[in-house]
Amino acid sequence: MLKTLIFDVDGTLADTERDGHRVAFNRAFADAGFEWNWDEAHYGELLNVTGGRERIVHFIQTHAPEIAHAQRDSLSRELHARKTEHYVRMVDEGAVHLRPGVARLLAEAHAAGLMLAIATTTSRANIDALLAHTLPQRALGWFAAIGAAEDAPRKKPDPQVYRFVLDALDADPHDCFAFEDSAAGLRAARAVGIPTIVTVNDYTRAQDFNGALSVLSDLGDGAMPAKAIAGAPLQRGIVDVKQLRRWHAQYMR
Ligand code: XBP
Ligand code: MG
Repeated sequence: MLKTLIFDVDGTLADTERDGHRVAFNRAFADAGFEWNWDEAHYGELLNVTGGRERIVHFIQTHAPEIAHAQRDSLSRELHARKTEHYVRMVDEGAVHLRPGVARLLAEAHAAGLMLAIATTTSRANIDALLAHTLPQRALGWFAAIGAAEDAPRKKPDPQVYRFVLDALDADPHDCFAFEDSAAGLRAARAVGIPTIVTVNDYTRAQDFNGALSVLSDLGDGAMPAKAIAGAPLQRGIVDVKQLRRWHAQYMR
């Protein structure tokens, strides 16, 4: 039986990367006196490295090899901490919005008695800021488990964060649906057997989503129906609890 919905954050709940995380990284670099600037296209490539600190380490290794090996760990930690401060401030100032249908589905699923959870590689401070700024106060308690970077140091596509959430909820993966936007996230959820619905975005739409239950433009909302791209089709242009239960009955027998 469908009992639990587990959401990725970056790219899934909200389009956080291009105008949020990317800008915050660049501000942290500028604060530290580096002339590094990650433009939109380059950032798309850097997203192949999941996790903000890991992304900085990768960039130093490939673009600033003159920085001594011994310094990379502490430098990447300092830059990442500063980046998190910038990102949280930007979210508080309203730079990031929920994707279409997200607030609707969360409220509807909670009202229908489904359990909600989060499984993400992003830092806990980023999640708290996003939820506080984009959802009503009463919604903050809806999430029965939140798995973040601090809970799962091995980043997606490693399934560690999904294992953490399943353990915290004592849930059977077949009773869950995961929502992801990227191939790395899809692989992480599938590695522990959770059927996964993908909502693509500009950075991820060309990725390989083989193994997804359904690949969609977004969750769909009132005047803005979602488009089905691959896999299980949508009945009414939106992902709602009725649609999820129908998919679960059809595909999870
Ligand atoms: C998202 C990420 C995150 C963010 C930055 O991946 O890779 O690292 O880009 O957040 P997913 P931090 O959506 O698959 O979880 O800087 O806090 O790591
Ligand atoms: Mg994501």
